[in-house]
Amino acid sequence: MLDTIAAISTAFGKGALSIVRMSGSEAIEIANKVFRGKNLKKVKSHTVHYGHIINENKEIIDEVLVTVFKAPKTFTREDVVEISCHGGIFVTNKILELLLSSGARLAEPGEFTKRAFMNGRIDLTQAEAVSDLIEARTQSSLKMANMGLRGDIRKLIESFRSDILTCIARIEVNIDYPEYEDEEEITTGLLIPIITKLLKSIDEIIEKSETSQIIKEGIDTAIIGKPNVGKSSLLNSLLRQNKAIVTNIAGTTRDVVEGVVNVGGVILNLIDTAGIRETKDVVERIGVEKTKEVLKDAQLVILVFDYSSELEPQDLELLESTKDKTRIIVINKSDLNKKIDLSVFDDYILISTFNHEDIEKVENKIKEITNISDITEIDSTYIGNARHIAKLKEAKRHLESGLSSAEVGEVIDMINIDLTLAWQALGEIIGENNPEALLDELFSKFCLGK
Ligand SMILES: Nc1nc2c(ncn2[C@@H]2O[C@H](COP(=O)(O)OP(=O)(O)OP(=O)(O)O)[C@@H](O)[C@H]2O)c(=O)[nH]1
Ligand SMILES: [Mg+2]
Repeated sequence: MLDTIAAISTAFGKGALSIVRMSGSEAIEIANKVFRGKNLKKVKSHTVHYGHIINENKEIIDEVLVTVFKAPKTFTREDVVEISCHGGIFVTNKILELLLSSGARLAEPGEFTKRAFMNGRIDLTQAEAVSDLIEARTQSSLKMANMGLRGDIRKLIESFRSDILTCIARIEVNIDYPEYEDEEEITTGLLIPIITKLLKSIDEIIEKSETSQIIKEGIDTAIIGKPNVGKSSLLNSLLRQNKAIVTNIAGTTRDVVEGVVNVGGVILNLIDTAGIRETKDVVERIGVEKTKEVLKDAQLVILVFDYSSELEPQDLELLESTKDKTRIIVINKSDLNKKIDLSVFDDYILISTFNHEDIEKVENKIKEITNISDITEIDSTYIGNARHIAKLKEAKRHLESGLSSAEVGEVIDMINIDLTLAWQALGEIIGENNPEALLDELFSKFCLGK
């Protein structure tokens, strides 16, 4: 049997209330040892009790509410006790200490959720959705996490698996019971349209996964340009916060400065960089090298030029070196006199970072270019978890291999192997992957009466 775990479940720090949570077969017993009020061993499940937490010397530590949840209808499917106490750091820690000295063990990060998974209360996708929910930074990523939590992804994957399993089952019947005539004999010809249809659905999901990941992780966006063009000013305006230092001295930003901003539901991980130029200054030179690294990894580049000065060779170099990147060209300092030759640019936005409306122009351009205007339309086929996507791609590869075997008229056993591998890869998404499960499911589907 698993031991009883305890942890502070609320954010660490000062707050009005904190919750200390315990899970395990001893949870109620341990809580009872430190609680003065009702006998918690005699209370009903899902009830709340007022009382005090007392220490070894019977001194009162805090006035609390204790909620008792008895297995199995709990988050972990074990007995769970939650102690709501006053939110001071000292008090909360003291209560946790008391629980630990009374027989509980400090929980590892995520261990409550892990137990919920181990005890079959939730599947892997739901467990992962718990952390996605906590990490969610926009309405859409919250929606995605909630769909995962509700089990929508599991249902989707299960329906794929069930379709594949039906194929496998029919093949197995053909091979093992050739005399069984109720079942139409499955041929490679019959398999081709079935696998093709499956592949089409998986493809659609993989295609959407790129958008899903953007929704979840955000877009790594680098602000690049010559020194003094206003990169840090643009960062600050987008963040609506003076995060980066701005001065009229070229070469102000030496290191990368980062900030996160939500532009119409799209998270941008903004990176302000040192202006690119040849320099003898050691620190600045390292900064410029870093900028080049950032530029390589960026998913979106905001190139900034100065309206009030003439283009220089390094401006043109930047234009050339980013031409294959997804980029937005911003010409800044439109409030000053024009010196720049705009004929070099195909598409640009003219702004002054001093002007709020101009910042909105930049934001609109970002929305347009990232093309995620319809993120309210998210459904459960948006899968943003990198592990899930990798497994979907693996399943896709096996199905493709099965399809090409079927097309060249390979023996049906060979196709069966590919189908089984695809079924297994999908199983790993929901944390179910053992060959016995395949047999169990197979026989529950087909009652051969033998
Ligand atoms: N007139 C005018 N000045 C601006 C504008 N935006 C920024 N500046 C000024 O330009 C100077 C440089 O701005 P920064 O944001 O530090 O420029 P940077 O590109 O980050 O410069 P480095 O960090 O040195 O590469 C500062 O004095 C800003 O106040 C603008 O739209 N109009
Ligand atoms: Mg700067």
